[in-house]
Amino acid sequence: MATYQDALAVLRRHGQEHLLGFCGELPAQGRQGLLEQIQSIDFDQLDRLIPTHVLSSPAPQLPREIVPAPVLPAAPRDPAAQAAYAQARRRGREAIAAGRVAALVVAGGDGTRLGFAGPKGSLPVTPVRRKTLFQVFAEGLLACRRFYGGNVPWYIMTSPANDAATREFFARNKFFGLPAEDVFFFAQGRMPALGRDGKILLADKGLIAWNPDGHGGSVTALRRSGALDDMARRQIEVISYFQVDNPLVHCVDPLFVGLHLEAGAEMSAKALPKRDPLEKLGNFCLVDGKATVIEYSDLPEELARATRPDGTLKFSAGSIAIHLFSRGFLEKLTAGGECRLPFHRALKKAPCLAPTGVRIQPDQPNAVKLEMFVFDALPLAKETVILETLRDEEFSPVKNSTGEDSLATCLHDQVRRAARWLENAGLRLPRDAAGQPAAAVEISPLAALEADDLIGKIHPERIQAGQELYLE
Ligand code: UD2
Repeated sequence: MATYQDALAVLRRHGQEHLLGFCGELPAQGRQGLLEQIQSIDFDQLDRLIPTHVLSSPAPQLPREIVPAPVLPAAPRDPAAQAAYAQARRRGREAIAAGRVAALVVAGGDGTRLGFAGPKGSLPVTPVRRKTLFQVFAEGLLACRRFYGGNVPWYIMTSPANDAATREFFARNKFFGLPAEDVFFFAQGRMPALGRDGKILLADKGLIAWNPDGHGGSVTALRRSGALDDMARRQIEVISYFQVDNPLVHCVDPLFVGLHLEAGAEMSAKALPKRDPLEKLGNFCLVDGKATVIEYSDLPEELARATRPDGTLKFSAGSIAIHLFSRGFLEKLTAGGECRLPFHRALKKAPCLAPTGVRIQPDQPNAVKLEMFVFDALPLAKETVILETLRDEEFSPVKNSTGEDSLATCLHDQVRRAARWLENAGLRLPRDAAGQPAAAVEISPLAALEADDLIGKIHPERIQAGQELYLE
């Protein structure tokens, strides 16, 4: 058990003794809680990070030569490549049918931009039934059984702050029909928020201001929680990783899985052509021959805007945070118990206590948040596949409360995709003057995982403008 004297000695060595400033005002339990939080901090690691990531904000260390990474096309024209894709799709379906593929969603972010209280996965997002993000993914995984015949266990990364609420949400909704033993929750690690002077911030007298340690924390958290061991027991070979904010994602894509397996890849990624040079997506680059993602904020604007002779963007392949990992790769990364990916700094507004004990509600960023990014594992992989996908098919995240990448744009994109799939299957839909679907249509993943799943299943009737249509 942590004692006050031990904690004080450690804090003095690291110049953080202010953390005990209000300890005398706390009841015994609160005091013990604070001592335990202090004990959980890796102060040596913080001492290394504070000079480089908090007291200064170094320009990102960019390699001398950055070139675009090679990307496989979404739909190749070359017959040999088409045959290879068909073979890969078969191999991917076989792997799913054999129960060798798992899904992993990272849902530990604090969703500050959206301003939604509660785990982001519990946000209702679909146009007709208002299903939540978690339900959409759960149905996608249930549908894998229906369409491919395989069981896909689901690993859900929460944060210490939203873990209990996320578990409770699933329990209340009876796991959306998934067997509870196939859903594995695990919480990511956390890092203290720091003031611009390098001092750890207190959120309250007995509470450190914690942040989740970034989605890169998923790698270590998979190991520590026993999720990787669970995957080994189930003989999982490939883990399909996606973010909680994108209901269009194909949770498990047979083609992508097959291409990854055929290439013997350790980590793979999906890319799409950026909408504009400065779109907030990581950029797929080759650095020393290794596929690497350079985050949008780190790529100099002149490179982001650079074009090829034909006028297209040189660095057009953006990362939408859809990855595949081989289990062996994750085991290798965590062989020493944890995976230390580099930390990145972000400035944020963190409510905290002033040294006087007065509560501060900042209106300007006052804190540094330290996070690891999962894509920093990409250059560590021996082999990598980067596959282009189509924005209309697979990417429309809910990040902001209004404007770009908001619930409004996501609803619109879901309806447009459903309308395209229905028209592909022969249904005629009303369109408005701007050519957009004039009926609210929603297709559950249980009805179709891709457009062709609907062919032959739709009565080719016309539906009226303003009507709602839901398919399950
Ligand atoms: C991320 C990518 C960006 C692009 C974009 C696509 C980074 C740094 N940038 O941008 O390149 O691919 O997504 O949508 O990743 N999360 C956790 N724990 C954490 C932090 C985040 O689980 O500690 C989850 C979060 O719940 C969400 C996802 O990671 O599912 C992305 O987090 P974000 O919204 O902060 O990432 P964003 O939009 O800056």
